[in-house]
Amino acid sequence: MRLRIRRDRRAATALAIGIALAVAAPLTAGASQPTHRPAAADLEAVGQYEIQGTSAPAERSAIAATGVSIDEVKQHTVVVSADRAQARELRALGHTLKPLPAPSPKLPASAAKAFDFPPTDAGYHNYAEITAEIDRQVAAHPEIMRKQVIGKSYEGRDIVAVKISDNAAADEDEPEVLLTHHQHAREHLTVEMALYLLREFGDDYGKDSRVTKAVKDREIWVLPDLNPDGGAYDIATGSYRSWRKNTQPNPGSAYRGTDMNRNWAHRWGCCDGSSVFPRDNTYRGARAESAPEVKVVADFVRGRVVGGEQQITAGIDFHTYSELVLWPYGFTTSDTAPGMTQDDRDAFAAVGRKMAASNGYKPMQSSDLYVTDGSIDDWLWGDQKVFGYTFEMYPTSNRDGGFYPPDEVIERETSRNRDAVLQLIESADCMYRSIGKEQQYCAD
Ligand code: 0X9
Ligand code: CA
Ligand code: CA
Ligand code: CA
Ligand code: ZN
Repeated sequence: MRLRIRRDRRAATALAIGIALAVAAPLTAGASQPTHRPAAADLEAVGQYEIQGTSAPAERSAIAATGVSIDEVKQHTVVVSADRAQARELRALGHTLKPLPAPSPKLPASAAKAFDFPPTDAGYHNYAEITAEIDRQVAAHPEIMRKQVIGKSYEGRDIVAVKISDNAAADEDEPEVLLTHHQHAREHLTVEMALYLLREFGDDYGKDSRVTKAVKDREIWVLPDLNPDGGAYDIATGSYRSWRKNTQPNPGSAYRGTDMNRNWAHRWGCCDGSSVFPRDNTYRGARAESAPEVKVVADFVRGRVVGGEQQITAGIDFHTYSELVLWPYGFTTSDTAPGMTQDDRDAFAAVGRKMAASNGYKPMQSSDLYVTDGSIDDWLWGDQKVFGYTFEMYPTSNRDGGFYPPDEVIERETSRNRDAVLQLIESADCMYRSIGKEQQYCAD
């Protein structure tokens, strides 16, 4: 029912735009394809806006349901990324939108170097540099690191998993931990988080007792770059594009890209927590796992089922920004749901809160922010029974750079998560220890 109402509203907006632009747009009630063709000028005119006077999760979910991404949540305001048509739509819904400054152009466009960060942000790694850094770390620590190309992106770039464990070449019977990075193109700091972890585990193995134990007793999978095409596209012109999705084309639409974090196969598209419109920032794709990158990673995770048992027990999916530790479900605001018992939920919250106490982020169930469907952590738990968290890294606000904090903060903001990551790795043999139920759930 909600969906129907929403479609009708979108159809009405489409009609208005259609008339304004004298574009013939067939209106088919209930059609699952978008019914409007946006003006070319709107194609890339995505900017951030602050919306005043919102507070309740339901209000935020209603805003998210217009297909914009919600980038910041404060007590009485939210910040969204919206294109011009969406900004009009939100204003028509009665919201007041204040445009926020775009990421500052750090260069004259003429000096831009294709597919690289601006010189002032040279500390960030582009795709070629990511690959080189991974290869360098693996070559320096061959006994504890193995690189595996698990598949290709839409444009044919490698999607890489680095396994960190003693006897890395063998599949030992140890709890496995999944660390995924960069589903969203503009969230470049998450790749730096992965490279920090490779460096840290490489350098501190045999020196730091916690790191040494983690490497010995666990198998840690670091997937540094789930969306290499989107990342390259975001920096391709030398000035940041605020791109979020992957870059695969959408048949019948001028708009590219699927929001990978709405494309996972648990309750995909169930709950108005994603968009059916290819133009939107939260477009869920034509079907679950229609994004090749999502399929590659989901297949990899399914491949970790050995002897009928999923070896991966816990994970973190890194995003920016807002400084949050989030746990599922995102598709419902209920604490518990089919497949999520009170004990499951309590263990999620106990470990999540402890990690948040260490990095200073705010812990909460992801739907307390806004409802999402098809997110990775819903799938990891709902489908694979993996304790999957989402971290939203630095900063908390557009003022501190939003999606593009200066490279000077990389070291501080990645090392900030060192302890939290180690905590999760240490908890991964029995997440229920956090609620004193080790006996009940983890006996032998
Ligand atoms: O909306 C998202 O995908 C994540 N926020 S972001 O600003 N990085 O886009 C948050 C996802 C939270 N929901 C779940 N984890 N289910
Ligand atoms: Ca700099
Ligand atoms: Ca091992
Ligand atoms: Ca194993
Ligand atoms: Zn994100």
